Amino acid sequence: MKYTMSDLHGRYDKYTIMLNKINFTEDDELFLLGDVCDRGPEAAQIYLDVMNRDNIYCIMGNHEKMLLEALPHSFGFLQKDYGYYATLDFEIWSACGGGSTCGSLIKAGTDKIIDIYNYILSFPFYRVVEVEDGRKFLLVHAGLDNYERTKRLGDYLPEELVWYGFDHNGTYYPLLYDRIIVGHTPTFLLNPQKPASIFYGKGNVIDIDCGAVFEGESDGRLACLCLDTMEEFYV
Ligand SMILES: [Mn+2]
Repeated sequence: MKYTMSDLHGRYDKYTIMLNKINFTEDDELFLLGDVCDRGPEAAQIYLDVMNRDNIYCIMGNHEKMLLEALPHSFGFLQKDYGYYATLDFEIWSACGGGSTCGSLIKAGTDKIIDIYNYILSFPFYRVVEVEDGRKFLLVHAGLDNYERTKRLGDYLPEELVWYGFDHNGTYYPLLYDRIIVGHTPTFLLNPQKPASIFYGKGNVIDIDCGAVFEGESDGRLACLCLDTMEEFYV
């Protein structure tokens, strides 16, 4: 079976509970739609777990993009020993929850920091996944801003895929993909339903970010969608 989750935001606890809940095995595949890091406490632990498996794949989110741009501020050896220069003020990343990611990286240790950094550098900005019955899914973190019917996926700017919003009730590339699956926008912002649930737009968009890191008033939770059966799981 092929599964998707999004916006884990350091919630290693919910991630492991979910893997058990769906009985995830080596025969399955899992696609994480970005924003594994920031806000929650254990981002490094999730990346290390994913790196140790060959059937879990990550897509770039805006928080991974910020991490890549800001982390050389926090860990000078990234610049000194590896030539990675910071291009984003640490304060900007910190305001978006980067501090907790730094904490989890320090716990993981220096050798792991460079491994994780290089691993995140390899994340693609989108993926196309096909299931056995032939349905095709386009997986992307935030959406397809400045969408044009004839625009190639490779021609979108990174910002158009990981940051900016788009119409969740729109229809995108209907001849190519059955569904566009996104995270990034917690579904409680699109639909006031509680607890937060997977959002099905009027077109072909599905938003699976149910706000795993936003508990309390928003009643957020981690969602997992099985692409073969469209079954929903929540933690
Ligand atoms: Mn995001």
